[in-house]
Amino acid sequence: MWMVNLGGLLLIALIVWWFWLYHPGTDSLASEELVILVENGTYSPARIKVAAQTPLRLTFMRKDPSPCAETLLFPALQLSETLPLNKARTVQLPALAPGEYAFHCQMQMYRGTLLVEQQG
Ligand SMILES: [Cu+2]
Repeated sequence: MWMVNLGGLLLIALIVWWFWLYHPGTDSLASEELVILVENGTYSPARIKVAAQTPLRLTFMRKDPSPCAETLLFPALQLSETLPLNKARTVQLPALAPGEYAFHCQMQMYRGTLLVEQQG
């Protein structure tokens, strides 16, 4: 019986770690060449630096066939995109004020952050 409880505790610990404590990778600078890979439960890169007050384009490449990964949401921007499988999809973003903007898939397993910074 306590094996089951232990398993449950481990699962909870894993979920807490995944959703609240895990911040993958270092920041990447957005550029025309940058392609964000959607694979194995992560966007890579997941933290992307962009310049404030500049409209930008982000290119996503989805390798994960699960239907949840298909949807890309920028809740603060009220923006939602559908990512085709194994095909690059470029998303247009408006000029943004400095700050952090989260993006994620439908169920928030995939999560990323745009770090919008004032230049100069
Ligand atoms: Cu998902």
